[in-house]
Amino acid sequence: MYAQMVKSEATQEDPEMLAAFQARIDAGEKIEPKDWMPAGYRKTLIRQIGQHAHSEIVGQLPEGNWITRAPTLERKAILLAKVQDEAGHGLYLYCAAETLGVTRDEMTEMLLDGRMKYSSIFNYPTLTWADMGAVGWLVDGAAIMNQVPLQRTSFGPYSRAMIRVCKEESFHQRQGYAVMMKMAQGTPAQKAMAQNALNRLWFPSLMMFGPSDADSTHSVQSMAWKIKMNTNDELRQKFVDQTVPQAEYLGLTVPDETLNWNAEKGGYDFAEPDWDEFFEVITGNGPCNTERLAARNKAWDDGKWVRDGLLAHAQKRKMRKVAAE
Ligand code: FAQ
Repeated sequence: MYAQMVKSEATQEDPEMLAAFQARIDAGEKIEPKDWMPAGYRKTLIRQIGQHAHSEIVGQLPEGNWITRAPTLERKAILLAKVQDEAGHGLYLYCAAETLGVTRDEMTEMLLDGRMKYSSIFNYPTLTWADMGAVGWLVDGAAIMNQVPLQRTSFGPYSRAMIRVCKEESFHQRQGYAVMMKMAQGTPAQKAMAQNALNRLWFPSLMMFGPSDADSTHSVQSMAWKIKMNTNDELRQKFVDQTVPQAEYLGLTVPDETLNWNAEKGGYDFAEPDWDEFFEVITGNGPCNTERLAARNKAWDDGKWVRDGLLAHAQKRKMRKVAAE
C-alpha cells in the first residue's frame, strides 16, 4: 500500500507543485496528512518517524532490564513509569507515521527484517544500576536536544507528537541526573560505578545525533523541507556544551582528554566518536543488535494470539451488525 502510494505520487511531481509546496514550507506552514506532498518528503518522514518510533520501543529494553533489580521501591516505581512513557512515545509516533499511509504492522515488519533502523544507542548493554542514571541523563538528554527543535518540524502530526514527548523526556532526564547525583555523592564504589557508566555511554550518546554533517546523506534535503531543524553536528555541539558542566557538578570526568573550552567559538572542542564503530552498529553489528531484535521478534510472535483474537472479534461484530440491518 505504502510503496504504491509513493510511486503514484512520484509521477505527479510537476515543478509548479513542488515550488508551491516549498513555498508553504518556507512560509512556516504545517503540512497535514491530506495535503499534497512530494513522494520524497513522505518517504523521508516515514523513515525518520518510523525509526524514531522503533527507537522508543526498542529503547525500553536496556532499562526494562533493571526494573526487577532497582535498589528501592521508589526507584522501581520511577523506572517503571519512565519505561511505560517510552511505550507511549512509540505509540504517538507510530500514529503520526500512519497518517502518511503506512501501517504500524508494515513498519514493525520492516524493523523485524532489518529494512528499518532504530537508534544506535540501544545496541549497547546496561551493565550496572548506574547505567540507569547515565541513560536518563545522557540518552534522554541527547533525545531532548534533538526533539525540542522537532516540535517546530513542518509535518503537523510529528510536530504535535513531539510537544507531548518533550514534556515527558525532561522528567526522564532529571530522574537520570538524580540517580547520578546519588551515586556520585555515595560511597567510593558507587562513585566509581557512576564514572564507569559515563565512560561507557559518553561516545555512544554522541553518536545518537547521527554521522558528522559531511557524512549525513539526508540532512541537506531534510533541512530544506524542515523535517530536520538543525544539522547533526550543531545538535551534538549543543549537547556537549550543556552536558560537560553537569558532569563537573557531579564531580565526574568526561572520558575525553581533548575536551577543551574554546572561548572563540563559545563552545567545547571535543573528540569525535569512533565513526567506524557507529557504522558497524547501525548495520547490525553492535554489541546487542542480535539480542534486541530477537526480543522484538519474540514479542511480535508472542502477541499473535492477541492480534488474531482482536481481528476475529471485530469480524464477528461486523457480521452481527450486517445481519441486524
Ligand atoms: N542510529 O543522513 P543521516 C530516544 C542513519 S529517541 C541509527 O544523518 P538523518 C528516547 C540514518 O537513518 C532516539 N541510525 O540521517 C529514549 C541514515 O540511514 P539510511 C531516537 C542512524 O535521519 C530514551 C544514515 O544513518 N531519536 O532515545 C543514527 O537525517 C531512552 C545517515 O544519517 C530519533 O530518532 C543513529 N543514531 O538524521 C527512548 C529522533 N543516526 O536511512 C528509550 C528523530 C543516523 O540512509 C530510552 N530522528 N542514522 O540507511 C532524527 O532526528 C534523525 O533521523 C537523526 C539522523 C538525527 C537521528
